[in-house]
Amino acid sequence: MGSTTTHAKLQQWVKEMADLCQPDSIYWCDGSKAEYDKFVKTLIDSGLAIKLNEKTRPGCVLFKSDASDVARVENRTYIAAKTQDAAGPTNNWMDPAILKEEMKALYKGCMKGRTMYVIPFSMGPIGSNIAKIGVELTDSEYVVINMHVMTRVGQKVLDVLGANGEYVPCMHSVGKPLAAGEKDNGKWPCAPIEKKYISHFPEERTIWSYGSGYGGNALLGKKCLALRIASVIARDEGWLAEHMLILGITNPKGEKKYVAAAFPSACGKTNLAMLIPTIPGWKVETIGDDIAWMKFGADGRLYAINPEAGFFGVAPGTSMDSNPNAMHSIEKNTIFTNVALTADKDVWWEGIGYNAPGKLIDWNGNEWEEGKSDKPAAHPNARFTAPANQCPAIAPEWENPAGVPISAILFGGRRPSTVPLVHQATSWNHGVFLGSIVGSEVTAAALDVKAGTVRRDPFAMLPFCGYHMGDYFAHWIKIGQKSTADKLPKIFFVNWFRKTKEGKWLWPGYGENSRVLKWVFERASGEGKAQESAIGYLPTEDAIDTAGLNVSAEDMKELLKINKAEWLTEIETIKEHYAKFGNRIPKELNDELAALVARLNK
Ligand code: OXD
Ligand code: MN
Repeated sequence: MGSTTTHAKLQQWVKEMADLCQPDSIYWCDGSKAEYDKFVKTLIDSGLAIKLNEKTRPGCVLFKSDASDVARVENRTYIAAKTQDAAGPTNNWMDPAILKEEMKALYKGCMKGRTMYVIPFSMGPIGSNIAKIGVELTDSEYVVINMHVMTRVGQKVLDVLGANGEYVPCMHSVGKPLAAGEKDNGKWPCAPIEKKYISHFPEERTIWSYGSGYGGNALLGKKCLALRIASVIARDEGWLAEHMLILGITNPKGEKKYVAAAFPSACGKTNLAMLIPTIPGWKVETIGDDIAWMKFGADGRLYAINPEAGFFGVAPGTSMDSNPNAMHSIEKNTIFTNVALTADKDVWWEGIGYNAPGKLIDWNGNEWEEGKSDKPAAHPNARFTAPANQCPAIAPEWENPAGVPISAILFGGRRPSTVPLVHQATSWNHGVFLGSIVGSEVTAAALDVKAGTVRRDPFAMLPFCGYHMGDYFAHWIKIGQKSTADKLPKIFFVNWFRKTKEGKWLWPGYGENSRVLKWVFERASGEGKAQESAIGYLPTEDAIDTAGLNVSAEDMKELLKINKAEWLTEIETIKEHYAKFGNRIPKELNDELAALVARLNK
């Protein structure tokens, strides 16, 4: 079948790239189920994918990637703006002309022996005024099938694009041309690490990726388009492209509100997005687990869409205890990458909630037995790619092209000390300040840094902001000036990870986080009991619903405690963090910092 277009500029670009990469053929994807099935079969027949047990995992396949190709490669990721200043201190920068020359030399002939696939895709419901169209060119069938799940692909996208619509060109190659008669022979194709490039040209709104077939390096709609390039577009057009989950929460009276939340990687974003509340009568539904695009509606409220159509989630640690809705989402039609394989062709990973059923084949393809190896069976960044509509908690309105109105925005990180379970910003600008200081504490064991050091990841966007982070803060301040406090979302900071001095978790997390969401819901409704503190509004001691919760009143007190000495130390690290951005920190944020210091010293 395939798809067709009358878009001359798109045809011209495809021809130019094909002339450069010299594929054996070109195929325009139509996004159909038949096309997906055909590529899955090709991948199984070629030995790149293993078909899983049709009875226990219908429609599922497993891939093992090359050992060099298991995660995003931040040190090979570039923001090639015209000037280094435009990319800012948190991004790798290269002169775009030099980078293009370097990459063109690699692209030259890189698709020999392969097909170039043209994937027209929509980030967001097709035709939504918040959605954007991209076209990815790739020589990887793995990328094609993943894009089918993660985005909306095919003729319907080209129809919306018409003869001269705007799209983001996304160029991708695994960087492994085949000689005449050569085959992959079941070996994951990619280039060595020093030849991998994940490049963004923000002024041209163009993406060039080379050498990796995996995840955020290769599925260019996700981190590359929906965050790095979209953050630049959002700055220019006056909206927000954020690394945030979106959920809907309904109270026992049937009133529904929507919450967006940003946490650094590995803080349980997918778990929160799919949370099952422990408090009776409350319901949480999922809109998205990773990215939110938010635009003002005519009523002055921010409306969010999830630009993705699937979940690209981390498998290890996902279990019926930590996230039953994710486990149900991956029962069928799921692409697994780098998890372990059981003897009866099912999947297994560390933290799946039960022991390995006998001998396994690990993610490297070797025999593996529980307790007999010091290496994990699944790679710690092993993934599942699953259609969002398979999630039992998916909200019926998750594809509403108008988006959902956001009432609250949460920021958070892993903070064993200092930061209370929840507090609320006193204004939009104070909320932006909270976003700008997001971070997680790292342990000496994990990294070569002093234990207790906070690694700042502002707005959880550190690896994903496509321009100068100081200007990004200023953009958030500006967004707040476009509406009024009653219409803007209320902003909160949460911390599920506070510990006692002895190192014991104070808060049970998971479904119990619904108790915090309940307070957030109430505050966003103008209710909920709060007291002013130096750092913002804190719940009063009786404000968080603890009925049936196994947390002592003493622990609850500790969870909401503000220790002045800890906060004064915190201030010093915030100053160091801000110093990296020099005079690009907006005045409003320096004012917030000064006001916080003054309140602490009062
Ligand atoms: C992701 C990430 O993969 O944030 O979503 O790293
Ligand atoms: Mn993410």
